[in-house]
Amino acid sequence: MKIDILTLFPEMFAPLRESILGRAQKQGKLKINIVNIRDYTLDKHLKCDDYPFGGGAGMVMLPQPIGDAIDALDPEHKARRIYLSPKGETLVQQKVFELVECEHLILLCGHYEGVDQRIIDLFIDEEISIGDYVLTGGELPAMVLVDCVARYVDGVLNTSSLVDESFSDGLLEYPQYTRPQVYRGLEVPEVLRSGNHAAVDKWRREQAEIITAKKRPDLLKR
Ligand code: 4GT
Repeated sequence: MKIDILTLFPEMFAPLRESILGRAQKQGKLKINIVNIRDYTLDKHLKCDDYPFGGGAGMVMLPQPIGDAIDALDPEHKARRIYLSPKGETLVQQKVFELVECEHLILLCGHYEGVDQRIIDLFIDEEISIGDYVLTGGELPAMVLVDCVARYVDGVLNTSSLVDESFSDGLLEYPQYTRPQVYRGLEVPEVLRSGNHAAVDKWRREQAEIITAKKRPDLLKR
């Protein structure tokens, strides 16, 4: 999978080079291309934003550099083009499964008051929000989206870690324990050390149901 990320702040994306996503890129399983929108401006002062028509606070990102960047990256409109925005549909696991099927994603990150509406009207397939709160830019939401989609790209994760995780069966995940057997007086549940795999599976399923009913009863109703 190839993901182009368009931003005025390319240095914000350093975290994507770490850990599991960093390894996936080195192994060639995932290509993340951070694109500086400023590289596409035709303005002699490299200006990429301006005052809003109609007045009001803040700056709006100019359409020219963004439109030219998208034309250069995806001339035949084969990519899924996403604008991260609080106005978008809220990201849920179902959408993640849909996006992982795409060969090429383009993620546009707004900053300040966002992008000129004509960019959304002319170039964007879909707006996605990561939740009902406001941020200074779309960069963190883009990283959230990349992280949760990349986990399902073939070879990025050990597939067994995807089987039992939260939401995979509509439930929150069961509790995990590692060594030591007793930590500050709290013991690891006996069944997990019994070696009885059927009993372990049954206990984990029950715990997942108990935790989901207690913390997220709304998930059981869906
Ligand atoms: C929140 C979200 C988002 C922002 C979200 C355009 C300029 C939007 C600033 C940007 N805030 N983007 N994607 N909840 N702020 O997903």
